[in-house]
Amino acid sequence: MNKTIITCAVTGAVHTPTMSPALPINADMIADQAIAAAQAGAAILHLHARHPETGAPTVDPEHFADFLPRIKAETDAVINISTGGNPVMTVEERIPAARAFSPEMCSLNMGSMNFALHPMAEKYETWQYDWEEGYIRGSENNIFRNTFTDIRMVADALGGAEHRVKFEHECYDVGHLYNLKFCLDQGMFQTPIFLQFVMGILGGIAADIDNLVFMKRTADKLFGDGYQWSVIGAGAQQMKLAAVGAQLGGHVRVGLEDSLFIARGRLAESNAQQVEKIKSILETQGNQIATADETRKMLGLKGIDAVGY
Ligand code: KMH
Ligand code: ZN
Repeated sequence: MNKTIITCAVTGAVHTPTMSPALPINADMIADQAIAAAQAGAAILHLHARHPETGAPTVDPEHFADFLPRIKAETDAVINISTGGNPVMTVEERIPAARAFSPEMCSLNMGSMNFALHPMAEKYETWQYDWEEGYIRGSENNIFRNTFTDIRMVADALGGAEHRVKFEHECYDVGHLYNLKFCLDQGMFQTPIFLQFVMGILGGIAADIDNLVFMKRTADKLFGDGYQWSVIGAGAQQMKLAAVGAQLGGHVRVGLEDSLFIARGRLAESNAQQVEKIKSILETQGNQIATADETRKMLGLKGIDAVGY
């Protein structure tokens, strides 16, 4: 099947409430926007949670429990629970929600890196919440830790017979593809694997078309036809890389986790607005959009009846 899967990453742990009034910062906003994004054409919803009082990223299963059942009741979308959580935590701290709710998919970050957000701080003079400025500036000295031991731990905890989670393997640079190849050869994952090329994070590969082609060529060399791939162009490159990625046979990820904008200098009003825009671009260039059930077949997912929420 040649259809294009749209993932929407609804809130993430990168942006803070000051940066956009549209960023979902509590469970109701996350559920409302996730449901609207699925109605607009997103087959996969990549989800993080936010603290109900401060809008800060949280990995507490209680906060996921506040929106997962509603999303399940109102959409048939595939739920992907992040194990990236928040870049200052260990993997052990980041996976309790995935364990508790056993979703069809989870993200899995394929290498350690400088995941740096601090240049964004220069754009804001005042901040809505006390935690925001320190969180963004502090990333200058942070290592987002995903060692081989960490990767194995997540694979063992979630990928085995108990949870049968399919991973969104987040690869922020070419070396991460080689890390994944090593892990695959060790028998850690089942094919088809689902790669997410994350491009444009400071600390990882830049978001341009040359690099996208290089990532894809490297993946072809390493994984043959045993993989599906998708692309994130973080920030301003979001729509362009998605459009080109789909032309190269990839899937796409949009959402306010990855970019707050709908056009140059214009904040997006919602996640659904970004999904609508990419869907229209893709259909104009001749791509067909995969439904949630088609996505389940393409990626070999365990199915909505096997989730734990
Ligand atoms: N915010 C993305 C660049 C995760 O959730 O595992 C990275 C991400 C990490 O999606
Ligand atoms: Zn994420």
